[in-house]
Amino acid sequence: MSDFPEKADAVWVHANLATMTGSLPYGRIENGALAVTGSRITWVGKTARLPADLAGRVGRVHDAGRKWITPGLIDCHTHLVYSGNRASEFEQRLEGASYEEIARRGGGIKSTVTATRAADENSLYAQSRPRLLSLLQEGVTTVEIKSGYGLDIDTEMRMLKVARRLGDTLPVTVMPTFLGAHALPPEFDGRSDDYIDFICRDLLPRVTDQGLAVAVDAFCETIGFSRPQTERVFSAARRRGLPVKLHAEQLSDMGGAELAASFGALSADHLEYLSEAGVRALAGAGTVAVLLPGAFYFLGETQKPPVDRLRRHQVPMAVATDCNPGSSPVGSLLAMLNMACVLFRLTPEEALAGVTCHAARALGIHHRAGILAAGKDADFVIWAIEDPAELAYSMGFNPCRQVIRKGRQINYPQMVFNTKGGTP
Ligand code: DI6
Ligand code: FE
Repeated sequence: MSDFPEKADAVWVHANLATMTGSLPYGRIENGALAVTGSRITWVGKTARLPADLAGRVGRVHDAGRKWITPGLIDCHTHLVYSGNRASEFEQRLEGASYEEIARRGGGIKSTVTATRAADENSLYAQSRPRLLSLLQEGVTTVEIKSGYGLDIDTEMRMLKVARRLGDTLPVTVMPTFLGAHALPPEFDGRSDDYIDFICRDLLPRVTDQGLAVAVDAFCETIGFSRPQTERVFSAARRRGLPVKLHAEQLSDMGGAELAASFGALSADHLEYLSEAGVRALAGAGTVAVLLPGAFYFLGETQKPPVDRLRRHQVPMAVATDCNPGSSPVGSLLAMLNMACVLFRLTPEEALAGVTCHAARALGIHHRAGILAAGKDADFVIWAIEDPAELAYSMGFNPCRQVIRKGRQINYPQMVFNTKGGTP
């Protein structure tokens, strides 16, 4: 075939491809093939369309035996770098205390801030690495990681350095996000506007001067920051040329989605209390709605994000773990596919789009990730399933059989038992 590259490093044949692009469900290509050269996909099509002289043109031919291949999964919202855990708050909530009450009493995010400030870089790395490995074993090849448990210069930078080190030592692309406006640190008690000044004048410039973050997030909420305060953080991000995203409408409607949309945000996340006006604003701005069923479930929330409205207004919906110690202690993105379907009524196809093509858009990397197509990064996963709906259908049976990241095959079971760390 004329469009097949002259040379390729490897080709996978007899695969069922969920390309997540094109008009068919899942962008499916049955009995498909996919060629890789270096770190890129260079050809996608039917096995029957491969050139007759294939053997002479590719380094290795792998028979996928009709397994399914999807794009590498993308977890576009996590807080997985932190120290300690909050199991005792879980117990308090089971006895009737609410997440907000615990936060107002000085627990919640602040208790993780105390633990994270006390942890050195190696300890933070050692605690965060197994959490990331849990995600990777299920086919995650790109993960977003937020700061926000430091809230001072040293600890915010340390968290972001640990995020970078995780990406340098494990086969995953890490997208670090600065979340200085996550909670009010105790030294600024009663002076939240002063803390916003500190973020805009000191913290954000320090983080961005060192290239430690590629986006800026905030928590716009009664127990977080007001809309005008969020707006100031966004303006500072804009001055520094960084895209923004927002924890919006998680516990109440603060009009955060409208604010995020007015800044052309990459995403607005949570959205249980999103209004119709908020949906329209997201649609108009092309901002992705990131749904976090783990936090909805873990907090016993009953108000669901307005999925029907988002669908009607064609707002792309992503799905993520929100992996964090307080509201979503979750290390499985596949479990989130199931919960997005059962709790929020996404279709299995929408859920898979939520962790591939739409998650890529939520991170601003859709030009290179999230679909199987020539020219994209060779990040993909081979699954022992007969239909892609199975990825959302069950929980806890990991059907991931092989991960290819930037064209290289990864063997996860070996990594888990390799306690020395570093690249497998
Ligand atoms: N919303 C959340 O669900 C997480 N952060 C946020 O702004 C929770 C973080 C935590 O409780 O530690
Ligand atoms: Fe979050």
